[in-house]
Amino acid sequence: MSAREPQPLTDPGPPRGSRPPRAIPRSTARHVDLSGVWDFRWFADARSAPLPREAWYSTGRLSVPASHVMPVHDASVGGPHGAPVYTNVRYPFPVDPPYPPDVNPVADYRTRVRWQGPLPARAVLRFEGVEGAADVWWSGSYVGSTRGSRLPVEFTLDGLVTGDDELLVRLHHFSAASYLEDQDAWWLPGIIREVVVEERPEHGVDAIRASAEWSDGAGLLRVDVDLPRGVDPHAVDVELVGVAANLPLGAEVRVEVEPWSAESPRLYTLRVSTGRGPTHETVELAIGFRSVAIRDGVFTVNGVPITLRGVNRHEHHPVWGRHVPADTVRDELELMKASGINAIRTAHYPPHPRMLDLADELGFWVMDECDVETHGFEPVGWRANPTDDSAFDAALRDRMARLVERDRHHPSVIMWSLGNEAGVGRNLRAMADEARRRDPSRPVHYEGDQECRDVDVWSRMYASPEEVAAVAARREPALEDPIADARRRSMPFVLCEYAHAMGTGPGGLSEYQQLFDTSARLMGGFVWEWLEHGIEVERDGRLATAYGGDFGEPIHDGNFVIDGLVAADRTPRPQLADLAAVFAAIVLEVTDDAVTIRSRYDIIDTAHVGLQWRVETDGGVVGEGSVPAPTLPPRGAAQVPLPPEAVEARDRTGGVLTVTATVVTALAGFPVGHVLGVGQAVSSVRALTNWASTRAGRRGQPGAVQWDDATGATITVGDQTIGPFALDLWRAPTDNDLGVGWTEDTMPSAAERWSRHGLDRPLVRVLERTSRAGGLVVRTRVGAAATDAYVDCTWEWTPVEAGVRLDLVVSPGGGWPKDWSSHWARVAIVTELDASIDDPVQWSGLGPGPSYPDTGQACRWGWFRETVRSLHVPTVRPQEAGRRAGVRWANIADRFDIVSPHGVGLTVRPWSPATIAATTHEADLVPTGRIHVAIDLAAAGVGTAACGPGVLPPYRLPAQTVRGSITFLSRSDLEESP
Ligand code: IPT
Repeated sequence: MSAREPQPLTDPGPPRGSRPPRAIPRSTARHVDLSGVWDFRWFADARSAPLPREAWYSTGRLSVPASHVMPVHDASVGGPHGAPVYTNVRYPFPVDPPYPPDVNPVADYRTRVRWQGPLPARAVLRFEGVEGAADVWWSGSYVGSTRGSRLPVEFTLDGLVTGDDELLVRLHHFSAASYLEDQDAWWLPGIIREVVVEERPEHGVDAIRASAEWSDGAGLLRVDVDLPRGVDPHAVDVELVGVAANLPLGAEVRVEVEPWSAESPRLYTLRVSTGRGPTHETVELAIGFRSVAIRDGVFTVNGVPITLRGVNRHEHHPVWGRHVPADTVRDELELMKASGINAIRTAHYPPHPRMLDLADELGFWVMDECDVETHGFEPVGWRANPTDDSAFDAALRDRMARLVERDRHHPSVIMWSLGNEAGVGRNLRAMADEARRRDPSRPVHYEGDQECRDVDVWSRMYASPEEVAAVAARREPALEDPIADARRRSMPFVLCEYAHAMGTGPGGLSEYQQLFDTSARLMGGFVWEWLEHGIEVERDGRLATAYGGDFGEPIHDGNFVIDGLVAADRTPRPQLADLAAVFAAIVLEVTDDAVTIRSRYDIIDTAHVGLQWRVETDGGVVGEGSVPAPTLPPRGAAQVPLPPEAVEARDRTGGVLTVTATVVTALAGFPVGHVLGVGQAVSSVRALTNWASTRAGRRGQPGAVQWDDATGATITVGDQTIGPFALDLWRAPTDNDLGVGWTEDTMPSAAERWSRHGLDRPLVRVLERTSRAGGLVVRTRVGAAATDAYVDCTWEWTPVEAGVRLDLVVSPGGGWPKDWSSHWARVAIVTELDASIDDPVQWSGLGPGPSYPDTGQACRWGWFRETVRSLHVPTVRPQEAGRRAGVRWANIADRFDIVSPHGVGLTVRPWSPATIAATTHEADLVPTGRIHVAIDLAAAGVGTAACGPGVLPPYRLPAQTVRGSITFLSRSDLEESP
């Protein structure tokens, strides 16, 4: 029975009046989904609000489910109802547990519930998720309170349903439970998931627990049910549809089934029935048979080691807040699947249950995480951390119990996670015990437990590839306690977070994958993170994407919440394509006459995979066909010769040879034709280079070089004047450039180092100019105010047929530090011209997407055409982005061509780096009539210093001498060429 009084806000839980947790099966029981428009009102301060049942004058309306603080979706129903608040680690209220602040907004939600047909004697009211802490009244009677924002709560309505009832919910923004929900995300209160009233039939199935293991080539099924008093268990019919009927309750039986895996997600319907008719109930669960075990320090499923190519997924929607519509969830999981992602960590709380239904159906390995994070205690030295305070013990155990009971039947769930960033404390052990007691079949994860006393796998976040390599070799630094150390050393290792995908980046994905591919101890990991948490706002009549601080929050963490592989509206960022290339199920290495094919599947063979070859020139595809593909066993590899026609077509045309692995016979979750891997012959690069050099040799008038005082030279090729050019060692700092890398935390950020050395404010002095054989040599020194570090440049301009060649040498001099702290962003020559953002840019080299030295794994060699607009890579906070690499030839806006046999980087944007760096939101970048062109001879990688290691050593660009040559050709001349 529920208590009479609402639960005090100082009580973190368990929720008062709630029923024991259970899994929710599909059921024939009658129910009403209360999603829709509810009456709504909001008060900034609960102390001045009327009592929940009083004075509903001037009623507002609001959609349920949704976060009521969202700015756009409720525009038609009035507002504001508070605002989103973004903090990463810090609490937006005093760290004074268990107290919420006195100024604590409340929202009242009210709806009428009309029950059709005979009234249910027994019923439950279920909230799938209420962010905040709510008190609930049913037709005037208090039925209970909620705690645990992303967990379901059920209340008993026995004898209370009259057919026309009022449901009233008073939702408090903050309570003691808020101390447990300090995830790095917006604070987004609201009734965020469905509210359902469900009849509990007199002879129904009140709860069901199914365990479906896989052993020795068969399934092991055990079904348990809770039945209302008076229902005879012998009258209950248990059936595994299509496989076996009349199964017993409470006993394990062997069933002839196929196993479930993320690669082959075979589901069965378990049907349990107490009979037909309105007082009886039939329930169904989708189940899959698989067993998780750690064997000799290796994480296995059905006896086979698995590798996680995963992402962290938050629940966020740019309009609805914490409510993500069902279609969006399906779309995003399909996009993950298509991107080679095979694992999801439900960071940092249980997802909507339908996400797990989809994970079962589409095939993902899921780390299911409890709704627990107390990170805001870290800044206060973890004093009074709830995970070590007995006042929070019951609340934490209750959260774990609710997670396990809700999700235990999902085959996709292969691990329970206690939560994230909650320090250490005895309540975490109690949570682990709670999980194991209820479900001994799954390992327990918690990254905060570095001594691994309460967990089954060792987990780290953002460890560098170097550290991970040591772990792979079981040569990690020892723990002080030898027993704990031995235990941890025998565990599999997972990176619960790595490769922070914020802004331009992450750099260095391949280095991690290389380690995962070659070590049995490494389980793989989860990239941080799938999704940006942008919020849609209207600014000056335009839609814009908001981040922390945009709602006037007194403390906030800016755009640190914009760090995803896809935008908040699920538009892929270029990093998703790179991730897909790095995660490819089929790895292809093409040499001059053969292709090596390697399978990353852990479970299935490659019978569904076909290989195709294609040869392309600048004129398009000149030959294609298939390559006979062997069927590889899981993790198998083989080398096959390239068909003679492919080699012949390549050699005859000098074109680029590409081999592609695609799905040729249906595979769950993938359409026929879906690309599983791409490889290109190294000779392809030679092909592009030869082609570009030939182009450079075209006949025509030599170009003329004119003197330009500021920077060296302006050139005229044909009738086109280009330049002047300036040297640029800087770029508009990326989020990673602004971060302090974990591997070089003795140094300021790259952006800070650049600005100390004045890279963002170059001043030029001409040292010398000499005319030479129709050409020109200009020597300049580029320095900056307040520093004695400089670079000397030699610009040697030589007229060639059809244009002008620039040979550039850039050498550092003066006060550059000797270590890599003197790193440059790039060595580029930059210019701008009058051109529109709809002008074309064509190039041969790597494309079609962007690349930096440590990104761009999705790029292939070829010929590409975009416009300045389509080259642009939007980032919520403007920054360096959109560089194309390996460019052998390019045509810029139909004005001029460049040719560089060694390949240059090319960035064409409508704004200068300075403008980009000074702009805080993408929507504020307005198109201009100018384009800014940067051609770089060298560029630094981007790394992941926003959170994690900085730029890895091979991708750094310390001050050094850099040389290169670029030929500028007149467009008109090339057009005459055959
Ligand atoms: C880590 C958090 O677990 C995650 O929620 C997110 O904040 C991420 O960082 C950064 O975006 S915690 C941090 C101390 C590495």
